[in-house]
Amino acid sequence: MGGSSSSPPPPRRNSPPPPPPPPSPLFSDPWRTINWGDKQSALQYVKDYEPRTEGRQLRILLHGPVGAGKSSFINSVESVLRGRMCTKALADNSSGHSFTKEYTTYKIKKGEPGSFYPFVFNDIMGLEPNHGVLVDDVKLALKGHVKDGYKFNPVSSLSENDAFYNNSPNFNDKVHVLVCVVPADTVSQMKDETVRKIRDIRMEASELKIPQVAILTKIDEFHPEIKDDVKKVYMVKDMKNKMEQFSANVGIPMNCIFPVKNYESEIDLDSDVDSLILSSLKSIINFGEDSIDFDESQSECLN
Ligand SMILES: Nc1nc2c(ncn2[C@@H]2O[C@H](COP(=O)(O)OP(=O)(O)OP(=O)(O)O)[C@@H](O)[C@H]2O)c(=O)[nH]1
Ligand SMILES: [Mg+2]
Repeated sequence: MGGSSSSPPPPRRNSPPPPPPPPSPLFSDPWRTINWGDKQSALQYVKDYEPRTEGRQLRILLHGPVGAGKSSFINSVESVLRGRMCTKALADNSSGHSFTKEYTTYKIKKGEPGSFYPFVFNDIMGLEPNHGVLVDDVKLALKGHVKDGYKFNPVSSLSENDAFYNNSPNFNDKVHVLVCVVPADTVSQMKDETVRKIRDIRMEASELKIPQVAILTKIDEFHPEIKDDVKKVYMVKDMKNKMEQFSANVGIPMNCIFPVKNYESEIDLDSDVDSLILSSLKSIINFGEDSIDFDESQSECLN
């Protein structure tokens, strides 16, 4: 039958054992839970959110390296909340220097004309080692001293006699949550100077009792498993390592760090991408509410 020519050769007596299979890049179970099938309840939570005190507005300030995805995150949040792609905060990655130059407040429309969500986002110029937004300007923004439209000057910070300096910021002008935006794939290569600036801004925010959150963006570019399926984000071992490394570098605790995929080239929304964005937004809102409570308890003590 000619069978002997096709049978495998007998094993050589001293051949080494086959190498063990490579370890899986994934945990067997996700280490953080996201209700992937139910973005609706997270969306409803955000839609129902009202600050406990009437007339208060939550101000969320984004900062981070140039090209990190700050403007894209604002667009992504607005897209999720409005149910269609929005690109109000112009995003770009071609110049090498920060594309965003001005201090801009973004409100998000809600339902009826003239109605807005009770939280706003402030977009600023990116941080760079020897250029970009000055740490002192970010500190002024935290306290509410920077007026909308201020064009950041990378060589000198806003002075008290400038028309864009707000001498008497009110509760709503001050920042309630500071969000540090960093691309997941650049965490290990962040320049020491940029890390130092992020830590410096964070220290000021801590002194002002402003809670801090970090968003790790571009998770799709960080790992092929996540690019294929964003639902694997909390299963990819390297992603957790990256978050831990970032936490150690800048001092933000793990439970305040959120991996996010921003909308960048898509024309339609994706419910899993939405779920991750909403998960981070929900925490930002909750931390912000605590910050408003703290402000109020302070002012009660002073009166
Ligand atoms: N693949 C991918 N690309 C992203 C993501 N977020 C942002 N981008 C892209 O990254 C580039 C920079 O994004 P921006 O939102 O302009 O970044 P920025 O932090 O506002 O940058 P500056 O204003 O220049 O400081 C753009 O080309 C975005 O489309 C993401 O999650 N995934
Ligand atoms: Mg920008």
